[in-house]
This record gives sequence, C-alpha cells and structure tokens, in this order.
Amino acid sequence: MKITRRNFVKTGALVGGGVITNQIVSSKIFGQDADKGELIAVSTWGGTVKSSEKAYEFLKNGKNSLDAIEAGIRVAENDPTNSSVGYGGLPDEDGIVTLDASIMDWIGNAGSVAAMEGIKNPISVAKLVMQRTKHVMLAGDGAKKFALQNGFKEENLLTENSRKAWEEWKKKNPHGVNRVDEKNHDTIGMLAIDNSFNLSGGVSTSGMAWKIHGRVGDSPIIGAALFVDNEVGGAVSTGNGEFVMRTVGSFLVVEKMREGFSPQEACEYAIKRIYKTAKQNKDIQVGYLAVNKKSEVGAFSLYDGFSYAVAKGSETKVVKSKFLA
Ligand code: SD4
Repeated sequence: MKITRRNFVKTGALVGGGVITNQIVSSKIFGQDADKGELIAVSTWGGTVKSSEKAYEFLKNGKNSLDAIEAGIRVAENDPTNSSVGYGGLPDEDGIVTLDASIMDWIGNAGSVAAMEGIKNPISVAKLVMQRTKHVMLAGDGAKKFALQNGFKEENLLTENSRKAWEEWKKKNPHGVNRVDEKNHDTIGMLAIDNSFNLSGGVSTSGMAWKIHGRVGDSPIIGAALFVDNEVGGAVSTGNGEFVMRTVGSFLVVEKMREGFSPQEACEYAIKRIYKTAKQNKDIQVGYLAVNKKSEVGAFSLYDGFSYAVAKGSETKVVKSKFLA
C-alpha cells in the first residue's frame, strides 16, 4: 500500500526503515489543510544563516521539510565555531559537553534526545528516536547507547577553544558560583515548509554554558522549545530555557496562532508572559520565532540582540528581532 498524506495507516512497520514504530502516518486526523504558503526555512540567530540556506536548498530540490530541517541543523552542529550547538558547544560545569535536540513533523510525530554526550549530530538521533522507537524522548546514557546502536560514532565534542573557555570560567568560579553564562546564545531552532505545504521544525543545542551536569533545558521538550501543528504553524525558542519550560512557550505561541494571532502577535504574547517573572533580571534573554501556514514569519525577544535568518524566494536574509524592554 502506498503511503500518502491522505491515508491513515495505524501503527505498523511501514515507516522507519522497516522497524516497528508508533509514528502517526497521516495528517488527515488533524482535519483540513490550512491556507497554503510558499517554501520557507527560518532559523534562530543570524549566525545560523548557512543552516537556513541548506534547508532551503533541500526544499527547492523537492525534499520534505523534515529532511530539510535535519540537514540545516546538522550544518550548525558540525560547525566548531558555534559554541552553543553540537561540536564546539561550551561544556557544563564539569567540562563535559552535553547536547539536547528535538524534531517534529507535519503529522505530529516527535523525537528528542536530552543530555546526550559524545555524539555530534543529536538532531539526527532525535529523528531516529521518532522514526524507530515507540518513544518521544531518550536521555543521557540511554540516548547515547541508542545512537551507537544505530550507526553513530562516538566523538570528542570539546574543542580546544571550548576547553580553554571552560578553564577560564572555572578559575573565576571555583565553586560554580554564577555558573550560567547568559550572554552565550546561538542555539538553533528551525522551521520549514516544503512543496507539499507541510511544516516541520527542530532545535539543537549544547544548552547553557557551565550548567550543572545533568541539567536539561527546553530544547528537547516538545511544546517548550519546539511545537508544530500543520493546521496552524510552528514555533521555536532560544535563550534561557527555564523560563520557556515554565510557560510551555512554543505550544503557547502555536495555540495563540490557532486563535487567530499572527506569528508576530503570538511571539509577543508569549514573551510578555515570561516578562512577568523575568523582568527582575536583565540578563535573562528569551526569543521566539514562529511561522504560520501562509509562510508568514514573526519573532520577538525579551531584550535587544536576538536575530534570525529567513530563506524564502530568491534570498536569505538575517533579520533583527523586535524586543520588549
Ligand atoms: C537552553 N534554550 O538550554 C537553551 C539555550 C539557548 O541560545 O537557547 N541558547 O536553555
């Protein structure tokens, strides 16, 4: 039987390379398709522009939005100069790089890994958690074991630059005081719409620099740093994950869009919710990026400094986000 967007096939071995999965394989159950937009790929922070370009190239070549997201995010994960994602990410207070990532497709399937060590491309592991298991999230040693069993190889993710930065921080903070460096942000959150008008999203990060070993941020939590609903749109977050988790931020953004807010209005609404508790602390930064099914984009952050990349039509632009305070 041919799987199309329109067939609803129950649990089965038809997806995920012949491995039993509980993926949902049709969007029909969510109702009618929404208004159609155009091909688009967006990513948090201007520094990830190459990721949006890569994802857009995939979309233009007719690849689906899930594969485009994975390819785009892998560019950031493989870049040793991005100190918030994958290889080269800044470590925790013990000097260990631990990675969080999540991915979600247009049908509502989701996969994520949390606090995973030694694997360079957590977004691809998250995709396989989604496609090859009955679970949504794997954490720590279990995530790594799953990755190794599925053909990933173990690598040292701590670059010389990241190690030196950690040593300097450690000298100044021998007891782990002020352990979180709020100024360090480059986490990638991406959303993309393909030529079947299907939306997917993903997030990948090494999390907050100098975090307590074992800390998990918002990035692998579905509904916090990432949420996609193919009827409505998608949202991703970056910044202080604790504030995003407490307000289930990306889900909130998508639900406001469902009520009729534009992506811009929805991001502003979610940031204002955070500001109620974050306003005492000017160092806390949070940014949301959202896209609706018409390929309209919105973004908003607590404070100045957030930016994002948009690949659409013939160009890729880096746009400075509006901010609250
Ligand atoms: C976290 N949200 O672990 C991530 C960090 C981040 O840009 O986004 N940095 O809390």
